[in-house]
Amino acid sequence: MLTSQQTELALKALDNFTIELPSWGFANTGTRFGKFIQASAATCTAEKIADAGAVHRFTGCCPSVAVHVLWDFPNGLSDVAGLMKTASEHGVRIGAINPNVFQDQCYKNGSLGNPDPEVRKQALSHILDSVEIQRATGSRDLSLWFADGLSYPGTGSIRARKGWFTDGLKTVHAALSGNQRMLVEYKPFEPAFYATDIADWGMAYIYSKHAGPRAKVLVDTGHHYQTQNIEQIVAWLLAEDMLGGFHFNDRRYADDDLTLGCMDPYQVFRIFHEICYFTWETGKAPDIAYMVDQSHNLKNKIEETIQTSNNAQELYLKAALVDHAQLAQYQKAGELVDAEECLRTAFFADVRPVLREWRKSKGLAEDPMAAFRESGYTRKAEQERAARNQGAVSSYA
Ligand code: PSV
Ligand code: MN
Repeated sequence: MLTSQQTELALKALDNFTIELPSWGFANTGTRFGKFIQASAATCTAEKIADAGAVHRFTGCCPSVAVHVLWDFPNGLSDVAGLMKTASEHGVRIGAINPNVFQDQCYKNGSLGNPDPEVRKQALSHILDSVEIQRATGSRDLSLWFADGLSYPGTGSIRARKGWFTDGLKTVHAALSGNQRMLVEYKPFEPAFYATDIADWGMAYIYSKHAGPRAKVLVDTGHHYQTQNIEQIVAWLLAEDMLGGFHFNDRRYADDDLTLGCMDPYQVFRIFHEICYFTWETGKAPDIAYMVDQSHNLKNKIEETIQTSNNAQELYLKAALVDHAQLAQYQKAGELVDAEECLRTAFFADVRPVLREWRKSKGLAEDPMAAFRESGYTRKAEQERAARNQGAVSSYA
């Protein structure tokens, strides 16, 4: 049972914790080996936004949708007004803008790191167009992920590519204004298997520092080597005021894009703990964009998203409930067992009652998953979208 002081703290923590959903999490996407079609999946951007809106209606904590420029704005700026209207009709807003410089044929040898100056120019121009979209949607964050890298030793100049990236990212930074930020995401491998141009947080940090103060690092929880200590990276980035956001997902082997917390909830808790501990210690709430980036290929997409936001809220709450003053004391005194148990006590606390209380106070159903299932949303979506999704199977086969 939580004390009344803990309950108050928990309710406040939940009020300040929102999670952005990815538009691409609602369409039929798959692995490299197969795509398992769901009849209820979104078949266009408006439906993706409608599905994100449904998640927000039931959870009350997912008010924005990240979009991918090529997939959601095929006509660029002229799509903006329509999508913003759709978003507001579904009770959400457009969130981070993700340029796409990895899909076109010209990007085989990279985008900003391509040895061909014409391709670098094309990539830069797409990113700058994305900044215009960001401006038009009023989105704060431009979220940058690059598939660039080398797959075979000796096939490119690692230092030259670093230089091209530095210049490109500086130019992107110069185009930003107002409250706009750029988030630089890293990933150790895939699709490049020898030397990825932004392979780890150190590289993302250095590029961001060269680019300018609006550039921050984005931590995708799946983008690390086995056993890497992600919360330590988070603590360092916080200390350097360089943590811009997260892409949430879980992994067991590589970038598996599984449901957040399904494999290692303790790690997610430890990441949140570093953030809550930092906030307690400094009295400053860091400006972090919490976003989901998962592949929903097996579970019902909306249900998996509700499950994800619920996992995130529970784990965040546990971290918020750590007795920071007590922990600091144990750490100072070198009381190792007590310090560790202080963390574990918070991790094992049952926060579900207070989460239900928060939902009730917001006029939400106490169990969003049950409420979503009862709403008949999936059945209706199946009826409306099945034929269009069937088309997706035959064109894939
Ligand atoms: C790449 O693996 C990534 O994590 C990037 O964030 C992309 O934007 C996203 O997945 C979707 O492809
Ligand atoms: Mn990502």
